[in-house]
Amino acid sequence: DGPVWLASDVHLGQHTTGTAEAFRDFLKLAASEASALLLPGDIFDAWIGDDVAVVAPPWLAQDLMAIKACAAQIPVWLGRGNRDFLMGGALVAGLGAQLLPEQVLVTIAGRTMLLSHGDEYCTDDVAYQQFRTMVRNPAWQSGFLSKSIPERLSLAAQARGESMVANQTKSMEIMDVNADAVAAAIRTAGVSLVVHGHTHRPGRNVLSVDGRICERWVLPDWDCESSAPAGKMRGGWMVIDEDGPALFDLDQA
Ligand code: LP5
Ligand code: MN
Repeated sequence: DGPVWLASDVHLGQHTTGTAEAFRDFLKLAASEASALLLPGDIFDAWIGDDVAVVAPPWLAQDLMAIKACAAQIPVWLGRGNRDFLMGGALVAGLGAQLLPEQVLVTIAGRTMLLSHGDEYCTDDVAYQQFRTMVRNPAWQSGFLSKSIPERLSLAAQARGESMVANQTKSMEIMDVNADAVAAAIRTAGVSLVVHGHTHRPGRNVLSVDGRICERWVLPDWDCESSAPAGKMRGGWMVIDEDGPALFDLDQA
């Protein structure tokens, strides 16, 4: 019982000092205020395999320690996003956390919601869905994981670079969720509430599915680097309690 907190798309990496600091403060607050923490994807900017946690560079060791400290106080659930889809059982076990299934029904204070990262709803983005099918294939994953860590780091950097280039030429509509994909998921799950991240368009959206009023809530992405253009610092989380979902900005905390 008590409020459940959610955050996604923090995108922690080697050069995200400011964001990592904000996320550590958030984890401390969550540990004292939330009854559980759900992190449905893209907490990391790229995850190349759980064996990297063993040889963790200082920045990653620090981020992992903060998650572990939070998980020692409240249940923490980590989900896979499109950048950290290679997170596995070894990582979560080491953190004292649990792995969130890809799409999961969560009931909080009597409300049941369908929770996922959200990239699966972006069906208009054909190039992305092809990439997703490739990298979610177990044979591809074992091939990738059999490469050396330096090789995997370099491939991950290339993939991030190509993704950023590709995103500049895609329209906003293509990179948002597809309404039919969301409606289909709502029908299959039999819910009227969907929560996800990924699109970096935080907010509450109302939609009608077969005449039923439904809500789709989107979690914010984080960027708290001092290098960010003025006014572009952002990040936040969701609190779900008996009043339902609510979004909070980092600067309101
Ligand atoms: O992540 P973001 O916000 O930039 O964009 C996503 C989609 N892109 C991705 C790709 C990830 O960012 C890459 C994560 C790396 C994980 C590391 C481990 C695995 C390494 C894999 C090595 C092959 O998810 C983007 C969507 C956008 O969300 C909005 O929904 O549009 O989709 C794409 O950019 C897909 C591109 O259109 C095509 C694929 C680009 C990657 C090609 C990989 C080539 C690697 C080099 C091999 C020699
Ligand atoms: Mn994402």
